[in-house]
Amino acid sequence: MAGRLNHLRFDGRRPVRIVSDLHLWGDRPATLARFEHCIERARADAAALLILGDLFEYWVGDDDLGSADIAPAARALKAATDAGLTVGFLPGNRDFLIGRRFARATGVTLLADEVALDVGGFRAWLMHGDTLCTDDVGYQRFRRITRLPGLAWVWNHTALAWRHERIAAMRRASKQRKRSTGLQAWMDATPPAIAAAFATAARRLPGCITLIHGHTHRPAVHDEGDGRRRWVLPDWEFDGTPEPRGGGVEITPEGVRWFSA
Ligand SMILES: [Mn+2]
Repeated sequence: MAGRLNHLRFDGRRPVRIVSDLHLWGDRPATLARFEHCIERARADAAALLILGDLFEYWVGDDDLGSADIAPAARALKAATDAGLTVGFLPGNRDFLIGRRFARATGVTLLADEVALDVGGFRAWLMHGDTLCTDDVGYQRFRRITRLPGLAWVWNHTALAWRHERIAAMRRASKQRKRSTGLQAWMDATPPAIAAAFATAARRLPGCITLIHGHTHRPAVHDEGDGRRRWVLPDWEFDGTPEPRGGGVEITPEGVRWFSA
């Protein structure tokens, strides 16, 4: 994560919008359309749009920018950054391999795993949220292995077609798993991990009592004691669901509020 921004400061004259877990993919055109609309809106009236991970359902590699799963969103981001909007991307568990080539092609700023945000004096600590789900032991092991330095290099140097096959297989297995288990308690953020995140935030960003993350797909604002608040962002789904969902939060010098997609 060397060279990635871990501190963002805005003057607060315009809001900063934060989204996560869009899970964009070629078979989700309605979700993409909503995201494009969200980008347009941010371009008109926001200082920045920050994406806290899982922008894409999967990341095959930075050499896959032309694929139908990626290209439309990449084009929309490029148009927005060309027009002067700041767009930041913090890695999710599905697309943490997004790298410099994507950043160059889209004008998006790559962010670190945890980011200190200051909007006109209001402070918040940002993360994807997967590291908070410490009861998901299998995933945490998977995360440690896949984040080993060098492994990304190896993956990125295999044939693109082979990576596409691997991703398709993973996607099938994941769909199967989701059908059989649903949303489980052990997939949520745990109290010790939340406490540790607030402690880090207070140390690195004095006065910060606000934590914002996604990943769990359980949108809510939690009172964590001593005035501390934890905002959990919604995932986005507008394709083939009876209950469409999306949106995120907006930060101003006054604080945090929800916005809908
Ligand atoms: Mn996630």
